[in-house]
Amino acid sequence: TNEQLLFQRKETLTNMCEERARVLQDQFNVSMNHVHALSILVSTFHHGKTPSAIDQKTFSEYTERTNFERPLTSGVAYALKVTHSERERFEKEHGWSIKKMEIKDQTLVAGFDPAPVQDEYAPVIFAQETVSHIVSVDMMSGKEDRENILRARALGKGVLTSPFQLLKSNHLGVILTFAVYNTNLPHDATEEERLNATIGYLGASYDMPSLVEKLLQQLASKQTISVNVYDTTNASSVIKMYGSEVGDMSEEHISSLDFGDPFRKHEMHCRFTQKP
Ligand code: WA2
Repeated sequence: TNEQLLFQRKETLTNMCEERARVLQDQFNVSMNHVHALSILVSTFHHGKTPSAIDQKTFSEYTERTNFERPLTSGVAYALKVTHSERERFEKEHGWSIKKMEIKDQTLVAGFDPAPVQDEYAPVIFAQETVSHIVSVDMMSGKEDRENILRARALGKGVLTSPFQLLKSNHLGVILTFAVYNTNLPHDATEEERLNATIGYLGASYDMPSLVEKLLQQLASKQTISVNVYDTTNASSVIKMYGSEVGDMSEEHISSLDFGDPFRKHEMHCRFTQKP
């Protein structure tokens, strides 16, 4: 009967949506674990050795060769914690000044101007080739990056920004940040202990549209359903991260997504592209 057909249709939508949500979530989780491991690599071979065993060239080669381990990421980078009193010595040592992020034509760009005086900075010292434009930029001069850095070091866990337009990209993306500490902190360390032990921040950028697209292409019947991904952290201002919001509006399935940061909520909304 017609009723049975509609029931089956609904069930198909549910299964297809749940499968896509699971694949996306798993891929995200896998890459998050590798970004975490990269933060431990920097801690061990850059901060843990004198002289350091990592420079920009080593970092760029290593991250390029291990890119396959971080599906969905468009690049990784490492920024140092530099206080204002350390700034002069830091800039002399590196031979460049700490730059600020700027808004030009309503988009965030890596500026050429020195960062204005602040209590502290987070200049990028190592970057994967794909995000080499952020080397020397103070990541604390961007609102989303700054909030992520503060939350990452206070928590000692991987944290995510809400979606925003990434530097040199016309797509929406999110940043994942892990703090790097100068000691192996216990799991129950206080926020203050974490702040005092912070020496840097390892971050990865996720270009949502191109990466979700690539992922969905790998699954069959892309034409059958339309997929949208949202950041629903703030129920009154949901942000679309991916999708076109087309299809059969009469029916929708919502799958929840867990990207590993309990502070952020994400959902996948699926529809059939055509009416029955
Ligand atoms: N990485 C790449 N593109 C960006 C960006 C970013 N942040 N912010 C805006 N566009 C080094 O959390 C530390 C990377 C920030 C890490």
